[in-house]
Amino acid sequence: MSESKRLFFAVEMPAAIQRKIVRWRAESFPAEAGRPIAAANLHLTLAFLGDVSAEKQRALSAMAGRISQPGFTLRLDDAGQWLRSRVVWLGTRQPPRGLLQLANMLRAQAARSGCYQSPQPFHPHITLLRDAGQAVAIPPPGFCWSFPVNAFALYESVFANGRTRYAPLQRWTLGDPPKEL
Ligand code: 2AM
Repeated sequence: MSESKRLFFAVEMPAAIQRKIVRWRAESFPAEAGRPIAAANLHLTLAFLGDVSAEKQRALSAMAGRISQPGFTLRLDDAGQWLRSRVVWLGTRQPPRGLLQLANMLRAQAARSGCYQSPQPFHPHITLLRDAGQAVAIPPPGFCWSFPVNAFALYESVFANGRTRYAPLQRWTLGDPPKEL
């Protein structure tokens, strides 16, 4: 029997944005605020899949490959803390329709495949700090970083040598955004 993998679909962050986020985080939060996520691990989850067998992974990949929708622009201009899940996050005040559509589609496909899906609505966010159980002052992001999202990826969460690494396994391209006439 093949082993299962811990998987999720996510939007990858361009390396330049990862670097900007890490710089802003270092300037904005004291070391005791929480455990920083490594730059290369910064991502925006679209659908969490949990532990998935190889067979189910193939089915989920095939469904993801049938998604046809235009790309969109993601604008990072919001930050906050969720004390219940003990995370400090970066996000967007106005999630683009394409992002919500993509996440809803992947979450619906995952649910149909029997993957656990949180009953919580989709709250797009990039986790910056974990174990942030004490309320911290969140400086208003004095930035508005935008980047085009032309693809999404299936990630594996790999835990080795005391560290978690998110490894992209597969990537799908989104179509061109509709042209303004
Ligand atoms: P988080 O950053 O808000 O914790 C890999 O662990 C990714 O999957 C992370 O983005 C994490 O979100 C998300 N994730 C982990 N467990 C989850 C769960 N039970 N429900 C939804 N998302 C989850």
